[in-house]
Amino acid sequence: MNFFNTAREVTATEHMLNPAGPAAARIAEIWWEMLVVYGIVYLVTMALLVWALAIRRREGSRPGSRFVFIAGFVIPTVILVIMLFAAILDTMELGKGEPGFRVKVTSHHWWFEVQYPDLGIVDANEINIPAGVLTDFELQSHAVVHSFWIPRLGGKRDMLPDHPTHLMLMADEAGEFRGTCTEYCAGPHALMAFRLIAHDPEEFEQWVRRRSRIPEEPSDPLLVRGREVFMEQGCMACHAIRGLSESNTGPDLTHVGSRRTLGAGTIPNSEGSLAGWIANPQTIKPGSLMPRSFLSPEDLHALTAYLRSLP
Ligand code: HEC
Ligand SMILES: [Cu+2]
Repeated sequence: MNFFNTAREVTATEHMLNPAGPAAARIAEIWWEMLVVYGIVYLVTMALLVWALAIRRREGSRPGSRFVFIAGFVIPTVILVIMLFAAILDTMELGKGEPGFRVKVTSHHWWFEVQYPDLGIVDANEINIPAGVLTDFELQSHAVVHSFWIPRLGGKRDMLPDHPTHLMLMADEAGEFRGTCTEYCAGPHALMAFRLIAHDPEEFEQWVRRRSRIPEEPSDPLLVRGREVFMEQGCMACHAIRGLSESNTGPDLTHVGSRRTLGAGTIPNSEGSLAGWIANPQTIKPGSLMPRSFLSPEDLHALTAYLRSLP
């Protein structure tokens, strides 16, 4: 089990040498192979250096040019070529297989839009997949180049504007994994994370059922007021809530109530942090593209309650 709440909190388990899927396992293997082979090369080279220094003063015992040619050119070339081809073959292997599930991820300034084309579900900063199923991630960027990386599942692929790229990943077992933008994209790049949740089959079905629901119109007066504030304060100009508003300038908020984090993994999602985010996102994520709002405490409370009621 790994415990991490936000982009700032990275635990020691969330790294590429702790693989949780076949692609990551292969990459970790290549890493260890390279460490061993190049470690040996380093030790042998250092030993030769010491030897060379030791014999310098003893004329007549110098190695011939044949030794220098073989040890200094032929052997390194052979080792490098073998390692290069091993890595190329492995990389080609990573993209293979028939995907059983599809997710489309589009990066924006500085958050991730997540679409499930076969399910008609839209979400943000949180990707849900069935465990044990090879998943095809279709990656794209809305503006500048970002890069998509889930260290424990492997991969890492650029997200380019107008040119979809693909990455095939699988999680061996149910669990939560940290993902992040790994190409500097200005401003709050370091606060642009997401999480991937892999579910067991039944749990995944439940998740699909819950996320397929259109939020009901509230009847509780507090929530009714909150919904009004959402429309009056211009939130709807940037955010979609299914059945109420449409815009993908900011993250889709249809399921914000059950999201684990806010601000693309920057803060945990709780009542207090949601209210704080709405009041002034700039203190939490400086440079983010959401303006601060000026709401009365009553309206802020109603709006927060309404957003937290979303499924
Ligand atoms: C000018 C467009 C704009 C307006 C207006 C706006 N937002 Fe945002 N909002 C954004 C952007 C962009 C983000 C993503 C910020 C980031 O993570 O960098 C965001 C993020 C959020 C998030 C975090 C979502 C997540 O899962 O990370 C919430 C909640 C939110 N906005 C609520 C609101 C509410 C409530 C209002 C109205 C008071 C509002 N927003 C007004 C653009 C806007
Ligand atoms: Cu980035």
